Amino acid sequence: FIPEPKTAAIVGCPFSGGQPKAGVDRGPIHIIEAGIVTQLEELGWQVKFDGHHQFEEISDSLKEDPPIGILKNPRLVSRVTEAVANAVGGHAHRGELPVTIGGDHSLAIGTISGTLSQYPDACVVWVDAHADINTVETTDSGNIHGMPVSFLMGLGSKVPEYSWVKPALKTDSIVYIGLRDVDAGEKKILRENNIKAFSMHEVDKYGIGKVVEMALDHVNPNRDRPIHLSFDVDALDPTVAPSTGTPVRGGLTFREGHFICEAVYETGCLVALDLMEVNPSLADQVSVEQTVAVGCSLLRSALGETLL
Ligand code: 6HN
Ligand code: MN
Ligand code: MN
Ligand code: MN
Repeated sequence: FIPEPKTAAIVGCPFSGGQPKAGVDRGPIHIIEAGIVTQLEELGWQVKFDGHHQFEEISDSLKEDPPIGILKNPRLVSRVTEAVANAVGGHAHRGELPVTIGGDHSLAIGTISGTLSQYPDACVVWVDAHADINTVETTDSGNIHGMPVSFLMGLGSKVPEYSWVKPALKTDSIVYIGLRDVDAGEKKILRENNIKAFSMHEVDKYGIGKVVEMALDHVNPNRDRPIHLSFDVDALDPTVAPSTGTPVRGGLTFREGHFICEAVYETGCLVALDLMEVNPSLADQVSVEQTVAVGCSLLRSALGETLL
């Protein structure tokens, strides 16, 4: 799907409004400072990076942003993700592969909207400890990073502020890998909508190779649909990626996480990539460096780095 010379466009999104912990907005800054641009160039990509997106204009223009129901920062998240949708859609339109670096996972409202605007038939591989599919009705936290998938599918009651989001993601066009902290309301949504999910239980039972094969068979049986890979770093075990806002024990090993990225790249169908929820202000210096390094290496694996 990506024309030669293959070009990756880095969409740096220093944004934390979808959740309450400060610092996740510095994730993309650390990933860039760690040298991701050069690393991807060494893999043969032409890499476009013209600085991180600046969302100050948006936050400054919002004098106040009171909760809607219990949703926190609802207008800010809407406007930022709309800007991200336009950026990602624009890069995809120019035949570039957008690599969005978060920032919190509410950004996926934008990245996946952008992808679907150019590739309406795209499917999503969502790698996460969480399902991020709470609706306005089911969310307990009001944190929008726990809700992007329901917005993209048009589940739950509509928030007028989000009328720009097209419910373009079909329930059979997403597959989850790595789940282990799913809220009761989310379990009900997954069940009632027959949404395919491979939790850590299935990873243990079948092994990551089989799980990825089954996951791709579900959303992309002929390996001909464009793939958007949205990787929340908290899918990895906290011993592997400690610097993240909602760590959950019992996660993917270093290799399991990388295997998913390698296998998606091998399909030749990858058209967009997200790396979300790296928070360099959580945990000690060594853990931060470890998490940033693993973030970079996941991105490299998804963009073609091989072991041999
Ligand atoms: N993430 N299910 C919880 C909530 O607040 O809705 C946690 C969400 C975590 C979101 O890690 O991207
Ligand atoms: Mn850009
Ligand atoms: Mn997430
Ligand atoms: Mn998560």
